[in-house]
Amino acid sequence: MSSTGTSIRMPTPWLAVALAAATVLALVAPAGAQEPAEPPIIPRPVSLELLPGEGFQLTRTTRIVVDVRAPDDVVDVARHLRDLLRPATGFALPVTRRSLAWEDEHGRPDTRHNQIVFALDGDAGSLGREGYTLDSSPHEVRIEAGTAEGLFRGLQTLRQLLPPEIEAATPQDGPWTVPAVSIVDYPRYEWRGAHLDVARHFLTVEEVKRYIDLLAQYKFNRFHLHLSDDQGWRIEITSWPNLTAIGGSTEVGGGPGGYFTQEDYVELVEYAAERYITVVPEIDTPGHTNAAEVSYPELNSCRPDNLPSHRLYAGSQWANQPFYTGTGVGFSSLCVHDPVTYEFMEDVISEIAAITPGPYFHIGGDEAYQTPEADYVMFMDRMRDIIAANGKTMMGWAEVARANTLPGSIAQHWSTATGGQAGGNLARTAVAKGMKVVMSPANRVYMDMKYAPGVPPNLGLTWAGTVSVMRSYTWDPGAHIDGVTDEHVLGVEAPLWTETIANIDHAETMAYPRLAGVAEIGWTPQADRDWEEYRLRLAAQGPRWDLMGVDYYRAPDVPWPDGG
Ligand code: TNX
Repeated sequence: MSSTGTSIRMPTPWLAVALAAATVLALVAPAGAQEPAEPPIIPRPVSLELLPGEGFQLTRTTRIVVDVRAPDDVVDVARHLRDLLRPATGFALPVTRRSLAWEDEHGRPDTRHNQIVFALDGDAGSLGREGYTLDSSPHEVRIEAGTAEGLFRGLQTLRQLLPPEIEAATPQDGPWTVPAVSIVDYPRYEWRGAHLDVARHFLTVEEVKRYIDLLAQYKFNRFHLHLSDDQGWRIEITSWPNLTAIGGSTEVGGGPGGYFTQEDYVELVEYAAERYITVVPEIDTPGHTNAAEVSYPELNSCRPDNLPSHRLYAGSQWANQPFYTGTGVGFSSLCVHDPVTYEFMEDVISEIAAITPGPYFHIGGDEAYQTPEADYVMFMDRMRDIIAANGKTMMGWAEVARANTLPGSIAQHWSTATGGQAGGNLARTAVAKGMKVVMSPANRVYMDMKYAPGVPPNLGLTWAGTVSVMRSYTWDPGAHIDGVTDEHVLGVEAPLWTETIANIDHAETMAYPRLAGVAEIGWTPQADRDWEEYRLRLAAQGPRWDLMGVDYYRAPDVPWPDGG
């Protein structure tokens, strides 16, 4: 490795130093607008040194180089970069195997130029599984890491070092300049997640893939899929086919709904895995279960006439409706004293676990207001055992900490409480039980909260207040709840609930630009995060999103290059 782990930052605006590379100007705002003091990468790297002199030029003859003995996953990372860079550049960018070790020893200046190198380096292991170094000079860009995963994270940095036009789907003029830099980078947290509710409104495989693509760009590594709720059941369970045939047939507002076959789900899991993102499936229990209840009357033995919860408790207008398509919460429950409930849950958990390579299973557990305390604990203790028997780590919303959970299982804090407020008690209980905590405070990172009163007009909720871009960025997961520090915090996750969100365009408007900030919260050291500096880097993402067709919200607290 050619870099050390010391953090060096340029004290002066980097453009002053790098004017030689005129195209570098394209990385930032046009003249007159405020410019970031460094290449506008999100999440901000741990250490970035801007080197004097010219950068690297990507040209028609650039090659992407891996070692002759590079394992398949490294070759895949190289091909991923090639496929990302081809549309806008129109260059072939062949992936080429060479003996990097031999070249390191003997030097081959004639061939060692105009190349992007992906190299595994044992020493880089000290940067952790996702750490990497990136060094660029006129003759090459070299990304090194201890794992292919680290190389993939480094690839995303290289992508952002190129001009925004690199994101175009059709050939652009270039030139394609990478400034001369030396970067050493690794994440603060091991869990940097995004959640998507496909139950309230269904999103298609293609829409979900697009959401995953955007996550990969910002180095997210967990994707939490909320697969069941009162309004819809979205994952095929072969032993209980009505779950999708009936429970999957509608959604909030009465639209057609939809569901993932197991094949679709596997496709999504693989798509995410190719981007080093682990899918976390959620089946929400023992509340939020109305779609299961309408699918199978035998799950309703604890209610009059075996009726699903919505017909009894969701309000009189639902008493004769076949489905629940409203947005209220907290009225449904599984019948926790009926053995069939456990047959059902064993089948559901084992079928999903079998097609989920990641180690986690999210059992929900939130807002189970119809389930008395003792019943809740009894039910969750059984879920704990079923999930463990299927080889998975249990995760749940913070309420699961009420049960006798296993150390090492995961509680997701979603309350709006801060400091010593009572709303943090469940997170503190989780810590006392040896659980890890994922931070998703609703008044900071719920992507379904409106940005401001009435904004955007037809999307979003306000029960946790409104969440501006600044508000979603300016908090510290390790100092948010008294007694829950970085020792216990696994990371951060941004949920996107879809009561008001019917398609991927709506999802993008609510998630961007805020989700980029959540990525940075999860990756960048707290001491290196500053809103005034961040908003300039964030503004520089605008032209990229424009070219990618991302329907981001042009928040007024961000100085977008074209004035917003
Ligand atoms: C609360 S947060 C819920 C969801 C809703 C969301 C809307 C949580 C664990 N439960 O059921 O969709 O608020 O913002």
